[in-house]
Amino acid sequence: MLSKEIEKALNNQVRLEAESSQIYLAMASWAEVKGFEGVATFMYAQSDEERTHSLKLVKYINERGGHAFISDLKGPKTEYDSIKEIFETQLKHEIFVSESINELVKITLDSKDYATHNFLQWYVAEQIEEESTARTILDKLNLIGEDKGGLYLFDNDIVRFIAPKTAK
Ligand code: OFO
Repeated sequence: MLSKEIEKALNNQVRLEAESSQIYLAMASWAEVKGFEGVATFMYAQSDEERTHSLKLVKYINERGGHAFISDLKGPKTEYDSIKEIFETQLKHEIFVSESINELVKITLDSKDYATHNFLQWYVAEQIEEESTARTILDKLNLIGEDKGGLYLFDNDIVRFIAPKTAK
């Protein structure tokens, strides 16, 4: 049985993951209308992935005798100045999510909820992977700079970064 404190902290993470999904969906839509098909495909997949992260938490909370609360979400930013801004925002957001997961892990240890601590290890690993992908992509964009041809190739190439589980 989850303590009220852990239930509340997990519910906060449900919301954060759902907001991540919305943020990436808005990025995908922006990229699609600007003609960046590859970036759009990548971000649609990211959005789907975040949705599954939220859902996994919902199921866990309910399975452990809690109640997963589906709340209002903060509206995502819908306009961007560049592809680089998209990926800078993504990296910043993933770092923020990692901090939230780390805080959750700490709460579970403090309250000796080892089952939830164990459950959260999947998220810890996932965040390492997502931050690393975001950094690799940003490095590539920094190399390309303002070169339009480079950006075109980048857009064609980025789909290979889609995690296999959500690749279409
Ligand atoms: Fe849910 O993995 Fe990123 O935020």
